[in-house]
Amino acid sequence: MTSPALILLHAPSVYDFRQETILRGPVSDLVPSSSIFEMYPIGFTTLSAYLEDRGYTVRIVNLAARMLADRAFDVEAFIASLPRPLAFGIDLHWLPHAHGALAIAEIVKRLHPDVPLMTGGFSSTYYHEELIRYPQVDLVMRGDSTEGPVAKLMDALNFGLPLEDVPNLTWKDKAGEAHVNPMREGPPDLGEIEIDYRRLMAAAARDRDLPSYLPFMGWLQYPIMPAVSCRGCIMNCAGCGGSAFAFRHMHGRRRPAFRPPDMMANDLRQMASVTNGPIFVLGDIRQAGQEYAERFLQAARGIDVPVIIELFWPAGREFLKAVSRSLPRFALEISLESHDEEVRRAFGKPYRNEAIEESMATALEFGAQRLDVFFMVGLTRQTYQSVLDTAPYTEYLLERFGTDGRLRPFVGPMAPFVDPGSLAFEQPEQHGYHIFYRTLEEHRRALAEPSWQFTLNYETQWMTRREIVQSTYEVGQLFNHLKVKYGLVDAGESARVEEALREGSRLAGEIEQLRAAGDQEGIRALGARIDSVNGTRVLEEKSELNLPVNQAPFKLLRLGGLLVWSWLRYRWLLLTRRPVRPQDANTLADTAGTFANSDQSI
Ligand code: B12
Ligand code: SF4
Repeated sequence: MTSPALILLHAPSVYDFRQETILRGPVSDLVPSSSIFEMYPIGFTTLSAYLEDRGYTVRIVNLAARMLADRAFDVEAFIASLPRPLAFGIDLHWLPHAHGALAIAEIVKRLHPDVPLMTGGFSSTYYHEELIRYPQVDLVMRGDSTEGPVAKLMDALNFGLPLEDVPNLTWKDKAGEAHVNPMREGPPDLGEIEIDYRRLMAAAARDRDLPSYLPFMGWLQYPIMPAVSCRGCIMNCAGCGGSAFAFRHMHGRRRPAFRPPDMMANDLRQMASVTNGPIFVLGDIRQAGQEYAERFLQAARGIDVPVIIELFWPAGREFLKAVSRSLPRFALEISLESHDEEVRRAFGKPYRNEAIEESMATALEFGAQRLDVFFMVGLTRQTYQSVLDTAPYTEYLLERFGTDGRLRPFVGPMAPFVDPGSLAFEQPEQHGYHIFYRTLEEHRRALAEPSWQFTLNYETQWMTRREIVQSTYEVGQLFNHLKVKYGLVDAGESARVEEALREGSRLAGEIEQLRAAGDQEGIRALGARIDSVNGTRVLEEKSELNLPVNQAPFKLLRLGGLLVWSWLRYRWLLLTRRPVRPQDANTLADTAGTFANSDQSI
């Protein structure tokens, strides 16, 4: 095993969730991870490939997944046993990691006091000035595209160059004073990065540590892989911290950066070469225009695994026909948000039901394997009754399209947070929101609240937090009934979900009262009941999100060949690639203190 230059750690949402009594609620029902949010950012993949091509070995450790898989997993002993790298990196990308990421950072700093500790990701970018004041954080890397800046940082740490010259970096000097380096605009397209999960598989073999590389629990059984079409978005959904508005203000990005269509098709082929699992193309491929979509579909022709395509707005017949020709096993994801056109418009999606239903009908006609339709709770103009009215509309959709089970409806709350940087967070009154927590520290504490009702950082003019929570459970019941009626879940499963929803709703009410009375003991006494519902989805088991794969998850022969090839490539890189000291390093090194060559202590 080689000593890594950078160790990237992914923390659980709350540390240590195994000891805490928290009704976490259905906050992660619409994504593959559990409510611990054990999935690490795709950026870990692109960062490690970029750095390794420049001679810096990177190791990834998904601590959250390790803790979930093994309740006895000793985090401190594991961190203590890690070799000394040039730096540790922790993603504080999603704000729901505010508690866990800072706790893990504290442990790392305590056990490896002289190794610089960096955080990065969207939430780190938004909160960089607050974050750098925590004693355990030395460096905050800002921006949506940090491959280049992190490589510069590694050079600075390796050769003793000044940190002033590392773009996007917020850092502390030895006197503890914070510095905010200028931000470099992210690249205009995604042609320079590599999205090749086979390299992660090879790294897992190299580090002999497969469990630490797993993206989420259950991935080996259902190896879904995301393909990245862009960084940024052209849409402006009110609660989204990845909207055009948020990207402009947080990352200084004026337009999305798109993955060149041929490269993206190649990414898909590489993924399909080793797994039979589905590929999820992130971002509507029509965002960059019709020509882009056509070029991608042309280049991706014949990929034989299920490919999930997102629709941000209704699609025409020609487009759907082209998708079906190119990707015979395609599936669609559509986030309608609400059945009510006014609510949907206020969220930022101004299209009519009729238009999207037309797209659904056409997609099914052209052989879509699945049509996943998502609704959300906690939106502008959405009342309690409007949440419940999602169910009859869903029944109408199931009546119209659902006889063969390809249409799958899902509902979940906008939770736990309205994203910082989103329109709703930045201009709450205009969108009818009241925001309870604004700072990072407030969010960190909110995550340790005993019920997700009090973790929610918002209420709306139309619903209190209690109503958001209770309407979520109630609409969950209605969806559960529909699913059993239309044969999407079996009766046994449905009964189990029904009971869990009832119990979740009761517990939320009981915790609210105990919390108001300051009765911590009373809350702790609910521990066993809370544990019994924490693992249950509002509507179904996680597996209901899964597309039918009907084959072994991996193409084992090719995977074996790949691992051998990757190992040889890795040895070759080690022999041939060495980090190169930048040309102007001598001059630069004289001008300031550095981690490596000075007595600067952090
Ligand atoms: C794809 C996506 C997902 C995928 C995740 C894929 C993945 N593994 O990364 C899925 C669907 C699973 C998902 C889930 C969630 N998501 Co999401 N997601 C997105 C989306 C649409 C695109 C993200 C993207 O393109 N990333 C690519 C680039 C930008 O990021 P990246 O390559 O991963 O990372 C780069 C930088 O961010 C940075 N970086 C990131 N981490 C680190 C760490 C270090 C140390 C360093 C140096 C740098 C660094 O450098 C990387 C390389 O350049 C955005 C919306 C948008 N338009 O951006 C929302 C978004 C990121 N998600 C968001 C949220 C809230 C979530 C959930 C919490 C939702 C929920 N309640 O379930 C979960 C969390 C899941 C988990 N961790 O377990 C919010 C985050 C807001 C915030 N500040 O918290 C966003 C902005 C919008 C939204 N509401 O959906 N998501
Ligand atoms: S929620 Fe809206 S703004 Fe955010 S990534 Fe999706 S389409 Fe774009």
